[in-house]
Amino acid sequence: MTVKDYIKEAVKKGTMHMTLLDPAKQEPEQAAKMAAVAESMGSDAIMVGGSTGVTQENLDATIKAIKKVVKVPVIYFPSGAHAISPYADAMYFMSMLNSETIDHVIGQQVKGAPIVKMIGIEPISMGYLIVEPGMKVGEVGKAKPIPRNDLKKAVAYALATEYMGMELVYLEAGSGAPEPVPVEMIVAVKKSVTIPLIVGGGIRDPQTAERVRKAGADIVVTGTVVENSDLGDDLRKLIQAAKGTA
Ligand code: 1GP
Repeated sequence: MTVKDYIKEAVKKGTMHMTLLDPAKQEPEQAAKMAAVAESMGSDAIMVGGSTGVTQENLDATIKAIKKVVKVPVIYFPSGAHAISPYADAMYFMSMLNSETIDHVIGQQVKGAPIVKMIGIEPISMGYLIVEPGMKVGEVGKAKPIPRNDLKKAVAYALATEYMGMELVYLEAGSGAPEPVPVEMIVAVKKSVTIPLIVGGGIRDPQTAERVRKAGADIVVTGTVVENSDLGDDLRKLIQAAKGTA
């Protein structure tokens, strides 16, 4: 089964949780340990990526180490075409649609596409939408973040994502955001599109994860909280709250 089909099937049954690990933030063995624990607690996929500091070397080493210990898909979450790993099960082939530079909308994608073809990794098309505050990824991607109260703009971007044929839409507040994407925005976007909705950035506790799920996220992504956790019961509660399996 392709990873795309795995996601499509899983979101029909309920909300998914995905664990994001940044290869620049820890050694591959530590990333593998975190991935294995997250999988054992119910996380449905491991995303690997980061806004700065991702190299071909740390990316390959991290993905290889994770692949040794988990069964769930390992999905590369790229910040550009400078590193693409053949060891991942799939990658998001994504466009930051509200970047103000064409490089993040289509330039890096044109650079990366022949590499994707050559190494044979599964591309999963995704529209990536930066919501205020946007944090580092918004800065690096030169995004004009969607204002937190501008539901119409968020809906318009999400509809454009779907109408352009993309398979997934991601509302991103930015890693470490003080507040996640507003609940009202998640509700409005979910009502408007039929493609799976991913929400991430600033989700750190079970209550917030539950709110995001109930608002309509099909996939809840957490990164920082996993990296900072002791991999104990707090993490289990967060993953269960994201999935509604508590
Ligand atoms: C960032 O949405 C992800 O791309 C995860 O954000 O690190 O805040 O969980 P956090």
